[in-house]
Order: sequence, then C-alpha cells, then structure tokens
Amino acid sequence: MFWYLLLLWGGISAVEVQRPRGVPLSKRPFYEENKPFTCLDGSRTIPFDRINDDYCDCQDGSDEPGTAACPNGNFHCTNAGFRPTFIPSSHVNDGICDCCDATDEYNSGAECQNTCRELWRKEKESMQKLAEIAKEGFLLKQQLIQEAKRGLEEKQTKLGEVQNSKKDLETNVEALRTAKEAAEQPEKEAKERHLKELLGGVDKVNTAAFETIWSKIREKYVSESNTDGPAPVETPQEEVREPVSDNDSEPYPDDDIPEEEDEDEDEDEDEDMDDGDYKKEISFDFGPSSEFAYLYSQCYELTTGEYVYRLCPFNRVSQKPKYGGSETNLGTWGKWAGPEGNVYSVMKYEQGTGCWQGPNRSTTVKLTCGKETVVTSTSEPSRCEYLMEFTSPAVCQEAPDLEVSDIHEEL
Ligand SMILES: [Ca+2]
Ligand SMILES: [Ca+2]
Repeated sequence: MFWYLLLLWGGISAVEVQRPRGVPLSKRPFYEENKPFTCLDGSRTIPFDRINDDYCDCQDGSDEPGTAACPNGNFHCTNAGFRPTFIPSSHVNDGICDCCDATDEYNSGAECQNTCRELWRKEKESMQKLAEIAKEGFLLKQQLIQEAKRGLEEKQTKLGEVQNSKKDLETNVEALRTAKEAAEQPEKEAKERHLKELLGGVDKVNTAAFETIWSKIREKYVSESNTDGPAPVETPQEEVREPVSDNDSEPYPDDDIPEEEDEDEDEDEDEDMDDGDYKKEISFDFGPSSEFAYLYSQCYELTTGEYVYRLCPFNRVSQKPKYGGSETNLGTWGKWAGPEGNVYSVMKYEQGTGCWQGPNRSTTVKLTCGKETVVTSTSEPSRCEYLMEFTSPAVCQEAPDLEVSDIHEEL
C-alpha cells in the first residue's frame, strides 16, 4: 500500500506548470516555448506552433499531446487532487469524460464535471476501511499466535505423555505376560500329570473310550480347581485371573491369552489421538509464528450456482455438485507457494482427481487479510487448475503508520 500512497502524494503535490496541453510535467523540458520542437523519437524538428495544431507531424505523436490528431498519441490528465493518468489521444474531445479534471473535453461541448476531489474522498474512505481491517486483523492475528503457541505446547506435552504411557503400557503388558506364564506353569504341569494318571499311560484310545475318560477328567479337573487352595490358577492378580468359565462348554480354558492382549491394545487406542497424529500436526509449517495453526482440522465452504467447494487447510480441497453427485478431489495439501518474501500468501494443493486425458487437478489458494476466515471466491482459470480466494486474519500485516488523512489535509 505504501507505494500507492506515494503515488497519490506525487500526483497531488503536482502544481500546475505552464506547458502545452496534454504534456506531463516530466516531459515539459522537451517543449520549450517558442523554440523549434524535436519529435521525442528524434525523427524530425518542427516549429513550436505546430505543437497541438491538430495535425500529426511526428511519427510518435509527440507533437500532438493535446489533440486526437495522432493515432498513437497519449494525452496526459493532470487530475489535480487525484492521480495523474494518460489516456489515448483519440479520447480527446470525443464527448466522453475520461479525465476526472475534465481536461480531455476542452473543445467538444461535453459537460464534464471535475470529479477528482470526490474520487479522492472515496478512495481515501476505502483505504481507511482497508487500513482498519488490517489493524483489527493484525490484533486478531496476535491472539491466533498466542493460541497456537499454547496449543502446540499442549500437543508437545501430550505427545510426550502418550509416548511415555505407551512405553509404560508395553512394560506392563510384558510384565503381566511373564507373571501369567509363570503362574500358569504349575497348572499346566498339573493338568499334564492328571491326564497321564487318568489315561493310565495309554497313548492311543478310540473315540468312545476317550469320551468316557474325558468326562472323568473334566469332573476331576473342575472339582480340583474349585476346591484346592494352592491351585496357582487362582492368583489374586486380576489381570491374570481366568474369565469365569462355565464348565460345561469349555474343556480347557486356555484360549484367553490372545484376548487379553487385545484388551490391552484397545486401551492404548482409546486415547484421543495417538502419537502419530500429534507428530503429524506438530510437523506442519503453520507460518513464522504458527499463526495458521488454527486452520488445521477445520474446513471452509463456498457454495456457487452449481457446486459446493470445500477447503480443509493443510488437508485437501474438494468440489461437490450442489444437487447430488460424487465429490471431486481438487488437490491435497502440497506446500506454501507465495512469491519470495511473501511465501505464506499462497497455498498449493496438488494431485487431485485426474482430468480426463489431462493432468491431475490442483488448486491455488490466495490468502488476503480479513477479519474473518472465509472462502470468498473460486474459479478455474485454466483447465483443471482451480483458484480459490481466502481471507484470514493470519495474513494481516501491521499497517504502516502513514496517516492517509494527514496527506489529504495538506492539499
Ligand atoms: Ca502538429
Ligand atoms: Ca474523452
């Protein structure tokens, strides 16, 4: 904005200096009164009175800056009170008011008002509005930065906690498994011993014989394990305790180990996020002060006549027909892609759904300063390449301390 103010300043400070009509101040030295004039391209020299005589003498049109005689001439509007500008000299006296100071219609009868002051007032207003937005946006940005700082610290801490508790859980599971195995060892041996006793050393039995023996084994085993005090199966550690078995269906309650392991893993996954999620979030480039962190895991939509566009920053962009139909991926998060010195003004989303016989869809998101976080427009400037405009306080820069009103007061 700064250069723009300078321009305005330059234009406003220009004081009317005597010079042929349509000549900008910068070129005045070439038009010395009552001295022969050399066309600015050096092609020929003509008497001074052939300047603005409504006949084109110079190929570059420089002898007719104030008339429409040369097809390639330029007329300079001084536009005192506003911004000086050039118009094609064919617009001179064409009946249409082009310069805000009305100087282009000096001989056409067109009634042009000098609107330069009014234009300046309007421009000043809109510049002040922009400056206010920038100011408020910049304040919001400071809050975003604070929040991001706290958020990221929290996530770092949580990541540490999750990693630690995961380690603890693994250690616990390992310890429990060892304890369980140790506790089961005598039981296992006892079972084998009983089995041998009951089978009486018989290695091979037929099915009928086995079933008879089996019912005995079961009765005996169950009654022993229920009454025998020292039976090690019943250790008081609850993680190791067998789930209460109804004795009629399960001959050997020995299928439990994998189930218990599953339970341990479930507990681990029940955490809100696992360490992978935290690591992923922390690894993103959320800007120099993490001011863009608040956009993470959010989505912003814009509905146009036909489509609903959806921008999920640092994730993906998509397009869905408004009246039903499947969603098209317009690109997944790629990188910051602004120009040097302003890298965080453009986001690039790449590798979306492929176009028929064309490239993969991609989206460029242009960010501008705004108090609100909104997708303001979408377009497809070239095939399968989408452009999205997005406002956010995170882009707002501290406004330069140039008071627009001060400049104006000095006029
Ligand atoms: Ca001439
Ligand atoms: Ca005109």
